[in-house]
Amino acid sequence: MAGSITVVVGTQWGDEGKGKLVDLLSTDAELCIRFQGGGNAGHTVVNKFGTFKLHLVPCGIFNPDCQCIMGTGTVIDPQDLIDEMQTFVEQNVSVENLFISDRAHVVMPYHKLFDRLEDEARGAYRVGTTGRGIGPAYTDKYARIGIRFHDLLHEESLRQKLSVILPRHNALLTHVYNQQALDLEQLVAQCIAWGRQLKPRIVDTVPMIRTALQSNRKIILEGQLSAMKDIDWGSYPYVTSSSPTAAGAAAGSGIPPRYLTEVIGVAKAYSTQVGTGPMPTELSGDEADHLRQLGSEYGATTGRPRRVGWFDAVVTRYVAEINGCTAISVTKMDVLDTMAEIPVCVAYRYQGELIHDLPDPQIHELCEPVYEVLPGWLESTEQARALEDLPRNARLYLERLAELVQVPIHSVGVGPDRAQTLVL
Ligand code: 2SA
Ligand code: GDP
Ligand code: MG
Repeated sequence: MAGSITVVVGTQWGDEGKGKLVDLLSTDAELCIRFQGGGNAGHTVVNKFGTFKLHLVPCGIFNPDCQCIMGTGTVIDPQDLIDEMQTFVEQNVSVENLFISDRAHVVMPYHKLFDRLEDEARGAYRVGTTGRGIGPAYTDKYARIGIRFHDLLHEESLRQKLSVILPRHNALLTHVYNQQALDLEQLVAQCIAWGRQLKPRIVDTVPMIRTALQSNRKIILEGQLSAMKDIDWGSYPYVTSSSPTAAGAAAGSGIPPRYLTEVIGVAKAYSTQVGTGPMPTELSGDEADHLRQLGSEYGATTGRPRRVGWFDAVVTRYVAEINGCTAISVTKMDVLDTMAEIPVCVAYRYQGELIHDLPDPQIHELCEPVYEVLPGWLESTEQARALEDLPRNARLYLERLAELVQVPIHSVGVGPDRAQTLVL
């Protein structure tokens, strides 16, 4: 009964260019659903409407015929969403088709406070979170004391819930973190105001998804970050608090797993990471600065400089396997245009032994990369619009990545614009 349902996931540590691919794939989609995470994400889209950094809104929003859903698995700060919607209106992009699952969780003001305070308190184990309240919001969700979007529409029951939840959070805020307590009535008033503003968009997504499945049309499920930041499969504890994998896509969107038809893993032609965690191919000094500058590698949400390094085939092969990727989309090939030689990590060395599978993060931290050095192409690829337009060494580089990751290539990015994607 279902048409094509494509999951887009990251295959490194996030920021591979998922937003750009979701924008492109959504041009003829019926539905685009964000299935996890929240305002920590920064998905950059460059198309005929301008340049956008989407934090909450799904990247299908540029297609007026595509309905966009903030899925049940997401956590959303309502004020940030309202502000983000306004930026679209200002750039003449309609947000009429934007919906929020009534089961999605609300990032409350105390979650943002806790995010900062708790990450600082972790000392040497600091995760380097974005401070957007993600971890504390999911903590409350799983502790079964979360506030859902449905709650924003029901003042009395919301007040009852918060009158139980808030004293517990206030005790932590005042006694452990020496902060001011939050006021119950102010919080209720704020929540009800958000509810009033967002009411037409807060929906039960089950009938919407049923209709889309029955229509036999294209559905895109948009993931953020990557399995390397997944709560189960990532470099724990240096992870986010949700499941950015294809398995998480089913749970967080409400699409039954047996209907997923394609899983495209997005892989940057080199590596980047923000936040703490092992990264064996990480560069330092001038070499790092040079690659960071070439790729404009700064956080799309926080502006933090991203850590940069060479492509790590051990990581991407592992992530592709965990997700069951049917293909990979290799992005930012153009960033390597001026490199005479390009090292690719094909395995690790740990205590004299060669390792091909991803080890535990504590061992991963101590792994040395084993490089194969591939020749660069020393030519601009930005104007290429088909695989045949790419220089021979660029094609050989792509072939080698596909061989190492053991997944065929779906598309290749040669620039940030929607038009700069070569679909194979
Ligand atoms: P959090 O805030 O609790 O999810 O942080 C936990 C870890 O997840 C990492 N993380 C990210 N990694 C890459 N990109 C992200 N989005 C922004 C971007 C990041 C930015 O698109 O550039 O602007 O800094 C993102 N969000 C979370 C985070 O670094 C922690 O390692
Ligand atoms: P996401 O979180 O996976 O959506 O990725 P981000 O938007 O955080 O980071 C990717 C960055 O690379 C953005 O600035 C994109 O505009 C840019 N980008 C995406 N694909 C390409 C590409 O093929 N070439 C170049 N030069 N930039 C790209
Ligand atoms: Mg990003």
